Amino acid sequence: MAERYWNEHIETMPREEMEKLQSERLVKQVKHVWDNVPYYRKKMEEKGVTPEDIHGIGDLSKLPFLSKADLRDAYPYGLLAKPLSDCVRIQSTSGTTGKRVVAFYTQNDVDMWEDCVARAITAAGGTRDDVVQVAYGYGLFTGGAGLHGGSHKVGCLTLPMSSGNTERQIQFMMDLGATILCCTPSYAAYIGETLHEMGYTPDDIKLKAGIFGAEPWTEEMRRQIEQSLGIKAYDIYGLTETSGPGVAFECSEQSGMHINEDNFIAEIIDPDTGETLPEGSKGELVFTSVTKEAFPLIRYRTRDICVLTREKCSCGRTLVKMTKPMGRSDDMLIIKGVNVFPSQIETVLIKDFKAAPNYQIIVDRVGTTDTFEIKVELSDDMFSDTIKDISTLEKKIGADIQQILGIKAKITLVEPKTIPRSEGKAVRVIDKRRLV
Ligand code: DLL
Repeated sequence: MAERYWNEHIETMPREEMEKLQSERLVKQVKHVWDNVPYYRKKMEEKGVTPEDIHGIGDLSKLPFLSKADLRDAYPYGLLAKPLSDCVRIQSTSGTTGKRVVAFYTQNDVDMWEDCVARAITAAGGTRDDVVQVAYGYGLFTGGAGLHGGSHKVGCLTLPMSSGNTERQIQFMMDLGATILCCTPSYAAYIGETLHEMGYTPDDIKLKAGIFGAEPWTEEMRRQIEQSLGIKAYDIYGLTETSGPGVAFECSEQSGMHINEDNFIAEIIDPDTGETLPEGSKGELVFTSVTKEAFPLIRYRTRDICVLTREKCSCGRTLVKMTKPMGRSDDMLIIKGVNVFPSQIETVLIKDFKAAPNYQIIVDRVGTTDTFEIKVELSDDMFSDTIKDISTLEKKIGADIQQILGIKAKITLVEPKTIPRSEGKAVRVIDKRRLV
């Protein structure tokens, strides 16, 4: 089948033309943030750069980086570049409290975002004749809203299922003839497993493709999902800060994701020095969103580690490709699709339970499901008038952790001095999932 594009002009634009477009948009965007966001102006002044110094993408590295810490600093309105009355939507990062990022959208921002997702759906073979089952979570998380909006834009019949209630998902999938499934890869695997447990085979459903992202997944997992659901599985990448899913998407070649670089200029930097690295180098992905109005990001450090390539793609798209993220340069874990920072766990253990900072977070994957255990060394300080025995203490810690993170962890209290000490940096996280 011939490759389909949502926006052929942009998706197959010659390199020089794209760079010209990016340059024009960058100049405009830098002026926009300078004029409207005091936080940005201050950062630029500190670096000794003004909008007059920016003539095009060649000047990108003159601009200061923006990090998650800046976003927290400026929470909630400090990076807003449009009056609130021009904004029509708020979305937020998945599952963390205290560390949430709140992103704002004007109607144009929503349109741009949905346009990016429409490109992804089209690249996965989607047309107005398709029935798209959106089983990403709806709500503040961008997964549900993003795929939903993109599906509408393409004109697909959209099934806004949200995640969960797996048997009902399968029932609807069969009754309504869903042809494209959108959810996290781990949920897709679970749906596949459940389908078989219910006694069905891929021949009983009409699915032909899946659009999966929001968390790391391996090629092995892709093959497993493709087999269990009888589909072709496409990767999709994005982050709340830059709008949500659709910053990059896979095409029929299934070897890396095309970045919608008319909207998001990508750079790779050395995470330690901040130096821009040449094409083909592995490093931290940095995005500048050149078309967003309400919440523009200039040189935002994603912390995702990957490689960019401009090798010719068999699909005909000229958009630069990123590899699957190979890890993160900070300590964020994604467990069961939820962003977890070890620091949040440490806060609960030390602040609320008076534990010594001797704990280990152990993440593994059994089949296609993440397991999450926290081992904590016992100390006498951890007991109180109301908490007198180990099992009550484990339950109480478990409940508090679940409240903070939104997901359950198995809490195991261990004997003092049994968790290895380190003379350098402590190893707090043992991630046994082989995701890269
Ligand atoms: O996960 C947006 C999204 C929704 C993407 C649905 C794709 C599909 P956040 O919750 O802000 O946004 O988390 C963003 O998730 O920095 C990556 O570390 C990770 N991530 C997102 N997509 C992928 C992917 C959404 N395809 C963080 N592969 C990002 C690996 C991914 N990691």
